[in-house]
Amino acid sequence: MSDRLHTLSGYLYEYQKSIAQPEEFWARIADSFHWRKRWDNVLKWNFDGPDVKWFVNAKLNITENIFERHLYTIGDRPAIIWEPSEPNEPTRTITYRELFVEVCRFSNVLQDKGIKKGDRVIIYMPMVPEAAIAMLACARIGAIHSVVFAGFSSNALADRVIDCEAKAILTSDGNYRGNKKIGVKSVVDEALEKSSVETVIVYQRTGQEVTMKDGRDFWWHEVMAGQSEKHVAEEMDSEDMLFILYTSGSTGKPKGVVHTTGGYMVYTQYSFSNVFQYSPGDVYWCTADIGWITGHSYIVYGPLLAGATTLMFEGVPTYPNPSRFWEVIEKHKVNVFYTAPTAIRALQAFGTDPIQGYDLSSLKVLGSVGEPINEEAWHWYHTHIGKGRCPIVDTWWQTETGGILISPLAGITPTKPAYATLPLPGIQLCIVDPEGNELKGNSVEGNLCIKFPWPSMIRTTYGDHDRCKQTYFSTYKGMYFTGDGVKRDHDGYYRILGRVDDVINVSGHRMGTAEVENAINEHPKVIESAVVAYPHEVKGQGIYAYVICDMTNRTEENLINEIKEMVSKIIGPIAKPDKIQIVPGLPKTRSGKIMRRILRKVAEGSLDSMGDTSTLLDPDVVEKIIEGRK
Ligand code: 6R9
Repeated sequence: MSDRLHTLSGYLYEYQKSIAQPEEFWARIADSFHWRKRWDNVLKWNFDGPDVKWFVNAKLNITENIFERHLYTIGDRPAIIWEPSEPNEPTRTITYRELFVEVCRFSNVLQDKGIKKGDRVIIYMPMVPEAAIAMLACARIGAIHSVVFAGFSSNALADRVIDCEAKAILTSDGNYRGNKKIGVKSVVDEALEKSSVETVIVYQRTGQEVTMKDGRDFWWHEVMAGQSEKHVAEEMDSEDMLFILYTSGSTGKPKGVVHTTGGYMVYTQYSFSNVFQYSPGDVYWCTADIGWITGHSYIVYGPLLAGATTLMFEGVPTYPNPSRFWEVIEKHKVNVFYTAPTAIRALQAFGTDPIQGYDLSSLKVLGSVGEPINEEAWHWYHTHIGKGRCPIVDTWWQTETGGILISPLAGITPTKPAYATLPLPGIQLCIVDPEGNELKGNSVEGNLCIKFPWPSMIRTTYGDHDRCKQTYFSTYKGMYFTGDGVKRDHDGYYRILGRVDDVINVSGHRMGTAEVENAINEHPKVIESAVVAYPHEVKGQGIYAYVICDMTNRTEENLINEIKEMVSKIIGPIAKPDKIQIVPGLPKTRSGKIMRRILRKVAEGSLDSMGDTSTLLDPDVVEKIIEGRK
């Protein structure tokens, strides 16, 4: 790719240019894409609305930039290599040409079912290539996809279906988790009890029994049979919505982060090529699920736009044993491996024996994403997986940012353990104190903001623009607020310190404390609850819930189990509290605010640094909470 940087001085030069003349900079990057009509202006923006438009009035289709743009040169190159959960099951390799055919056929299926440009389609599928085909077919016909992680509960799915008024759901019969078959379609059936979804298309993965509703539910293989392999892509405006992805914030209800077409396309390819220094022919493997933004930007869109070979893995790191990742790397000669600190820590716990005997010499670049990587995990990854020769790119970004904003460029930026290092070209970071004053210079610590738009940034929260404004653009005037704390060290390197709001990061999955509290409060015996994070060896953060309950006719043990089940059912197993403590009261200020600071201290066991508790309504309650600590 012509837009790839090769040296540190090249990066520094481009960075300066991208700040001095952002429009010229991005116009040059965007030039290598296929636009049916070029833009009138590169950028129009204000952060008060917020109202951000990139490549104004340009027309394109993102899938034309994956397929038609590349087909004559790389049609026979593998686009997707799929590795199943079960090591004995055959892998699938799908070339760009073959993927194009499948996407065209499925685009025709969707249009046959009456799905049109602008309609919302939920994708609730396991990690199979058809999930990517489903996303790309939506993009090709101009439908807006919203992928929901297949581990989410029927309630969580129903909330999303209702919020975006989905017209169709694309799903599967079941999913493999280890050696178990998990129902997927059955969850959809439950979620759809009260909805107006007209069409459900079911991909057969496990062959398990499912119920199909006449006139609404169709088998993927049946509707695909006999479909034409030709499809003309819908013309999209640069600012037409590409997808909605729900994510947790500090309030109860997940919000639908909206990404649009042109800017997202340009930025995901650019960041992918540069951060990972991808060379044609390399096998690239990102272990995320497509239900997360990492799967969207760096399994599907970024790599496929760049003409890369992207490996999709259906399984988990520890099935059938903790050598599974290393076996897959050896088998497919993976060159770039991108995973999460939680997976690294989980595997680190098994020691180095599971790595012995696997040939990891194909690896060139290692990546990390989702949460701060602790130094110990960084060194383990670097020494035992990268054998000391592979640079680690610690990539910081968010659902809302659409793509990686702070990261080393592999092999170019000198790394430092636990540091995301430097911003990508075009990214204007700003550290502010709680009053919103910019902290200039090095050796400073504060809240991380961004003061200038970048192409793949959030445009709105679906159906509620004011929420987008309130959440991201109101805390500090004229800036996008990330919700993360950060330090800039004496070298100007950035280290992310974690969330400063009420968002918990469990194994790289975001959860709002309010969201978990709402689920706990659904239990009829619960009077009030407060949820905080505490340090967890493998997950990074664990969930600690303090709950006030009506204990009549109940034992503590069965109540705790019931509450855990409740949360699992309402949100999904990943939100299940690790610890639940039944308490007689919660520490509150005189104005009724829960003092989470104190609850956090108790949860992490820092009992001697409780700070000032004199403003509490009832200081004694803290003693009782400490006594009953889990
Ligand atoms: C891509 C993704 C976003 C939050 C983000 C931050 C944390 C992500 C990180 C990191 C430290 C990194 N985070 N990458 N913290 N170092 N390299 O994870 O998106 O699910 O929206 O989470 O994750 O706290 O604000 P998302």
